[in-house]
Amino acid sequence: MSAQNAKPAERNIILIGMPGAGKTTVGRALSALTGREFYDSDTEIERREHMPCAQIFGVMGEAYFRAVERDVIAELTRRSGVVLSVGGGAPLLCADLLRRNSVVVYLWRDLAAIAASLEGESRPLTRSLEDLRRQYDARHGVYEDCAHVVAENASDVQTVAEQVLAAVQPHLAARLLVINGPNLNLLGAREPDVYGAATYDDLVELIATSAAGLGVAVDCFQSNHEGALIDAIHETAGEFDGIVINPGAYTHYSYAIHDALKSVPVPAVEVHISNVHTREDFRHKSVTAHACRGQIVGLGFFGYVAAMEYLLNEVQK
Ligand code: CA2
Repeated sequence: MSAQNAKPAERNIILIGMPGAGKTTVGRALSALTGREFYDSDTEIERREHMPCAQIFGVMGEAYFRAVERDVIAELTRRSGVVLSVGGGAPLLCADLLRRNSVVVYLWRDLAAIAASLEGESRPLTRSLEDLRRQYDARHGVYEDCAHVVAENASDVQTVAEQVLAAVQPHLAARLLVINGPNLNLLGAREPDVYGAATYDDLVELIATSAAGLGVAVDCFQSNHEGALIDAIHETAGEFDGIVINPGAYTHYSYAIHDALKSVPVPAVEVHISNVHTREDFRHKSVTAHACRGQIVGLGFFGYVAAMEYLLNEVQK
């Protein structure tokens, strides 16, 4: 898929947490609340292996179970706009897959409540309260690192599902990354006749205000280094729905930035504050615009706002 024709997928909501935290129950309620399809990775594993998870563990061993689990989660996370609950061990195994195009919710529950809910059930690896505590101590940090949101399961299912939905809502919004290249941190300091008197901080403020008005989440990144700009572009995959980029003078010769923009399935718009076409010849050529949906030049800071509005429209199509 090229950067030009990528269509951002609607993010999944994934519930992680300890066995017995209520992921499946809350996941079902969340599915009913949102109209999203619901999947449970353990159920999918059992369907695929024709055996209960506890038996797969017992007969085939943990390594086998984890391999199947990773496979199943890889397949499930390729979907978009679904609610998914995954086994307690999944974040240790494949946090990368879970965070791909998804908002990850760590459903936290008091250990005594977990122990009570697991009583009588035969789940692998959680035989006593002591086992549970050991497992909790080993996993809590991993869950926190993997999650975008932590929600407590301390109420009735409907209330918890509503709380989870409220917590994930801001993360479901479109996310844009505004990237500014070399020397743009100097805005306002020199050449006000070309770039205006406003500073880079003014630009960031304008972007934040416009983003709030558009209901879109925006991060700003500026660097004077080509490699750092390339890393930022790479890291947009799965994390952002669109890129607004002013590559500065790299515009005119950086095939590396062109290639980076091409390498990610995220649409980009190139912005220039000045009208590069009325300036020196070397500024007339952009090698990076080929990897973008379009180019906005000469509209001052408004170009960034226009680019954001365009990308937001694309995301919501
Ligand atoms: O017009 C634009 O936005 C540019 O991307 C700005 C780049 C320039 O190399 C491009 O050709 C067009 C450079 C920004 C330099 O900004 C300064 C601002 C104040 C003082 C010195 C440089």
